[in-house]
Amino acid sequence: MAYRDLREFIAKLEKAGELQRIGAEVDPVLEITEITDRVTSAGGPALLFEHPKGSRVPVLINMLGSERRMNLALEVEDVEEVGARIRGFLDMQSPQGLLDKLKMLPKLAELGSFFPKSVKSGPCKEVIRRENFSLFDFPILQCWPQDAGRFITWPLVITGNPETGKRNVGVYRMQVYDERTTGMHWQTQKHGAEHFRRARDANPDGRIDVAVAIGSDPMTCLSGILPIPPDLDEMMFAGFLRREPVEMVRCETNPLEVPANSEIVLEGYVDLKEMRTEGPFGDHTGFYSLAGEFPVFHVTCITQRRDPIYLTTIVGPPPQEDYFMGHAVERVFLPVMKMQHPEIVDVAMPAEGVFHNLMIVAIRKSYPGHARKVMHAIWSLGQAMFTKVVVVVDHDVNVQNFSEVVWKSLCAIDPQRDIEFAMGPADTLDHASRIQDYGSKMGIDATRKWAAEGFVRPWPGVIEMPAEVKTRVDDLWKRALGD
Ligand SMILES: Cc1cc2nc3c(=O)[nH]c(=O)nc-3n(C[C@H](O)[C@H](O)[C@H](O)COP(=O)(O)O)c2cc1C
Ligand SMILES: [Mn+2]
Repeated sequence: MAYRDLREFIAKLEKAGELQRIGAEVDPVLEITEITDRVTSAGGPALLFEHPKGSRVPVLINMLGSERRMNLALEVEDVEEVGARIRGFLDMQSPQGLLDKLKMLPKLAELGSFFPKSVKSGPCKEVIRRENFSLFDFPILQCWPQDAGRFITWPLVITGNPETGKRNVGVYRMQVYDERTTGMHWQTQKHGAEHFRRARDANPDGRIDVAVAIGSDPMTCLSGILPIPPDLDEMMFAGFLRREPVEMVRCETNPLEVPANSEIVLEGYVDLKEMRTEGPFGDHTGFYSLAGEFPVFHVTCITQRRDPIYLTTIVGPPPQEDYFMGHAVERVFLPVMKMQHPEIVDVAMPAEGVFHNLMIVAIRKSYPGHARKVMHAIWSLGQAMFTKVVVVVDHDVNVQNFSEVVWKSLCAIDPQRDIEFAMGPADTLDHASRIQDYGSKMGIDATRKWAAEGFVRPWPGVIEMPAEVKTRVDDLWKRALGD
């Protein structure tokens, strides 16, 4: 059974010993970050701050900041089970015989049962405030000292494609400017930004409706960060992950729908002409992302539960909670990557690479130049386009073992020959790229080089003792110790 809402998951965490309540008054300005940072680094639990300074609303943080909590949220023993479920659906495509076609039917029906469901009302409508509301009623964090202010860090930002009407949900941070206004930090390559541009092309003087849901069942919350193709509804994916449709309810002041189980909903619009300075913000690179010009969100109405819980997260020097989220996403989507590029054996993104800086890919190399083909494939694959450094290794390198990767990759390269540079889109957060959003990437071909690639010297094998010698010595050893 899927978690009904955020509070049902909190109850589960508490039962599993994965939640710490904090009764003392703690300031959402810097103090909550400092405590959370310490707890996350120590592999500690989710935290419920019951008395944040200046607000009556409790703060939940570090909800998914460990593998165990991620598995509890996914309701699996191991995240690979979710990947296997996805593979099951992908394997259905173009079935061969009649029998295979018939086998597909239940799965298709199952898929259909994950579509979001419109409902008339829900807990997020317990209180509706069209006037006299203020964002400062909520314990919104200022995370780091040089942040430009308080930021909502885990909002599900919902927009509709102005041309197709299709929904998008993305997690884009929102800097609070005043009681009713925030920034809207959808980076230029993200789907919310594309909706904004299309609306502006149609009517530069207009507005685009936006709804923001904060705090829902854990899969719905996670779905906002999924790097899925445009026009594929994140709420459908949430339904797939939780194995139950997400119930959606219509906003009061615009036609968008929001998860009915949300703790807090901000309804409003973005004016297509208005831009404002956003940031700096202590980001998940571990550095401050610079101030930039972004659209502005105007809140027209707040709907919420009677006793809402404010869900948030912090980013900063890795690893933080977002590492666990991103890692789960990587494992869930690996089968999709493998389906498009079957030579891929495994991938890894070490926490220190902050996702977009480093991806290590193991491939079964089959033809000359194969490693380079894979680099370019990665750069063409959705948000993997941002990957600044791609290291391609042979299938017998364990990419999850970073010391093995460093050892074998560095031994395998002649840098001038094996490094390739390419230009392309850069992550907005990359402060080293020559201009914002555009820069270079590096691919490292750390596979064994072949004669067919012009490498005519012999390639040595890795040093290994034969198994029979090992057994013999195991025996000798035992006897030596026994004497
Ligand atoms: C905690 C957290 C904060 C994020 N903040 C932003 C942000 O401010 N702007 C942004 O474009 N992406 C941000 N992201 C990444 C997006 O949520 C992610 O790229 C998502 O796929 C975007 O949705 P879209 O593909 O529908 O555009 C954040 C992710 C996390 C986990
Ligand atoms: Mn999307």
